[in-house]
Amino acid sequence: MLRRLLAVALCAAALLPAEPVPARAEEAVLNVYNWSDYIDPAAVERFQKETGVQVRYDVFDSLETLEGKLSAGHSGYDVIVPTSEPTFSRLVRAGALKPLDRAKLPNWSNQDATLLRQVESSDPGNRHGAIYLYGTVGLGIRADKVRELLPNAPLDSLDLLLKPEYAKRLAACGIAVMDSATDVLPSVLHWLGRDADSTDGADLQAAEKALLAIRPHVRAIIASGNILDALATGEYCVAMTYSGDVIQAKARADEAKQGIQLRYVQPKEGAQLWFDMLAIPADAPHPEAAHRFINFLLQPEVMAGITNAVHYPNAIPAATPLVEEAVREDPNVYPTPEMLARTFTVRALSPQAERARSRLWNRFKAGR
Ligand code: N2P
Repeated sequence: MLRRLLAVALCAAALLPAEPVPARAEEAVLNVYNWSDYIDPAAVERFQKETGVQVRYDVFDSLETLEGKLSAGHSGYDVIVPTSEPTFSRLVRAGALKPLDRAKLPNWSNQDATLLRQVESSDPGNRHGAIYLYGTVGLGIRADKVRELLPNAPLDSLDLLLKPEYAKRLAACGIAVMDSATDVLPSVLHWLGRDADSTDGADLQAAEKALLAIRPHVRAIIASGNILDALATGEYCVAMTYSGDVIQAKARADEAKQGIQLRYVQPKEGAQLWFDMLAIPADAPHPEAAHRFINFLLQPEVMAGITNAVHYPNAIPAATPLVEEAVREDPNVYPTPEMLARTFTVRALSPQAERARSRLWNRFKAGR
């Protein structure tokens, strides 16, 4: 926790502009609400230097937290980073986002047209969001430890977490699951061979049964940001979380040279693929600065720096050659076409269905 606070403080200090260039009064500040461990601090610094806009940067680490903050209204944020489904599409439909002014986004066309078409199902005409980064949901594992405890188990499957006989063997070594019904339940349903978007009572019951069966063996159900930190120090042998978070943890562990061997597993039975969007709340106090920031991020060299820092792929093809070779060629960062073919995407559900899922999730957390 202390390390986290320190990191946030250092980050905040680094974000203060050295020599602010004068800006128009209404543009002097920008309030950004992004996922934790999800930007290159140098990018924010450069934006501040180039524009004179002072960035106030807050972080969240689950969609539930983001939605909670936004549903209260008047969040005060200018740029937010909701996942295309379910959060961004819900915000679009609720009229909670400002349509982007493309005239203020000359770098818009740097985005991959195919990926833009893919997220259009969440936002007809791509009117409210640019693609920031994308990734999958899977497992971070300490392959050597898992091998030791389960010599014959497949290392590339959600079985490691969801088969009670495996989870039981791995329990002593530590199992964690990110605390997000929204981002965990679809994978559980998919693993069960059911529709990841199912709202059917029998399907949800099956998912609950599967989760309760492993519950005694799960040490922690915690925010994704905490999982990243703990994976890096070897606290868990198996953790369900976002792809790039595992790869960031691996980079930290490799650097620390304590013999912690981390690996990201994109589950062979199919992984949830998601896209995070850059969007402007309808009541954003600084929409002008928000457009400048989004346009700034859509530059190939800026995006390449972000991908290098956080190990998630971006949607700017011209950025790819600028990304470090080791990152660019890691199929867990930039999935191969075969890996992409083994992914699935989710859709937003009715508020009633979301409530049923969150009740299920609370029972899983409580273990009953
Ligand atoms: C960053 C996690 C972002 C991915 N730490 C979730 N969409």
